[in-house]
Amino acid sequence: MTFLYKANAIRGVEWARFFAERAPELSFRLWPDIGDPAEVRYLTVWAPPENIAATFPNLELIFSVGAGVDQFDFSQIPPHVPLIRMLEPGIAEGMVEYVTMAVLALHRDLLHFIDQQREQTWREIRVTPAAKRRVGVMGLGLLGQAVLERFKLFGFPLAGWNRSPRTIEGVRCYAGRETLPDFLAQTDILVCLLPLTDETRGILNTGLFEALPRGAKLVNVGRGGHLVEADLIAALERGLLSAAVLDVAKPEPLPAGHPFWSHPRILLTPHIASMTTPEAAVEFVLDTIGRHRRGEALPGRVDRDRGY
Ligand code: NDP
Ligand code: OXD
Repeated sequence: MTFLYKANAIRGVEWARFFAERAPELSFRLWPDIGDPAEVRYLTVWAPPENIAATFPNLELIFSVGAGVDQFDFSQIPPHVPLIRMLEPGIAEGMVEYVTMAVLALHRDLLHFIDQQREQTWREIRVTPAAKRRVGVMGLGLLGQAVLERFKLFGFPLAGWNRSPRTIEGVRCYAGRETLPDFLAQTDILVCLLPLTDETRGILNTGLFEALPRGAKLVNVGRGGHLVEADLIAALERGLLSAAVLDVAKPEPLPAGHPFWSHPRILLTPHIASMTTPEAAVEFVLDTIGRHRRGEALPGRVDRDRGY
């Protein structure tokens, strides 16, 4: 019985070590050394291989090595094989750290101070109190809620926007597309933590930027596909937005020469907001395999109709 891993190879070596310790009965293989494909029961991937169903006829579970699953073509996965997204707790911890860093950097004008230091300019920028900087999070799932929980410490007025209604103490919650303009009108720093689906693709576009208060700031930690890139550049030029922190791009890696690399109002990081930790991930997948064998419900099981 084989567990096949197809993702970052360096971290894969760590997965192999934890598997050897905790599940020696499973044969752990690192892509492309797949062995006998008929033996593969469990597959963990970032970029899915082609022809999954035909290549691995005895597959029982597929895991995404990350929290998102938009890289999958659901029609290529047999309906009886559950697709599980990664729920190891380090993902939320990393995301909370990253979004805290990004929002505080925008709140305290860090991009301007980086420019000023390069120019050897010593100039104050008036500080806006946190109580006057409204932070809004799109997507009130596991990660959006974890981020908002931490933000309560800073005193920002908080809001969240979601598909279905949510009640979160200390957070003004909006639900549904029709409430989006109201949510945006009261958001000075917007954080996108949505999954990428047909409904959310391209949601960060000119219309949305125009609905924000002039000079608002953006943090995109969802997916590159949420953002219409040309609209962001135009919004920064028009002053609709004053700065953006982007952890995700389309495609990844961002091609050489892309305008985001050198834009003075964009801080870009290479999809590192959260990084799945091998030890905790192995614990999560082994727990899920145990649940699957016992016929129990599977945390992180993707609803293919919803797309996340
Ligand atoms: P969850 O599935 O827990 O939450 C997703 C939330 O988004 C849900 O609350 C859902 O609403 C809401 N949502 C979905 N579709 C819509 C819509 N059309 N309109 C409004 N709200 C919507 O996901 P996570 O919080 O765990 O992760 C979110 C995303 O973050 C991932 O899909 C991934 O793309 C990204 N991510 C990025 C990382 C990085 O390193 N940059 C790391 C990890 C994740 P409802 O409550 O109705 O279901
Ligand atoms: C992701 C992840 O889904 O890194 O982006 O977990």
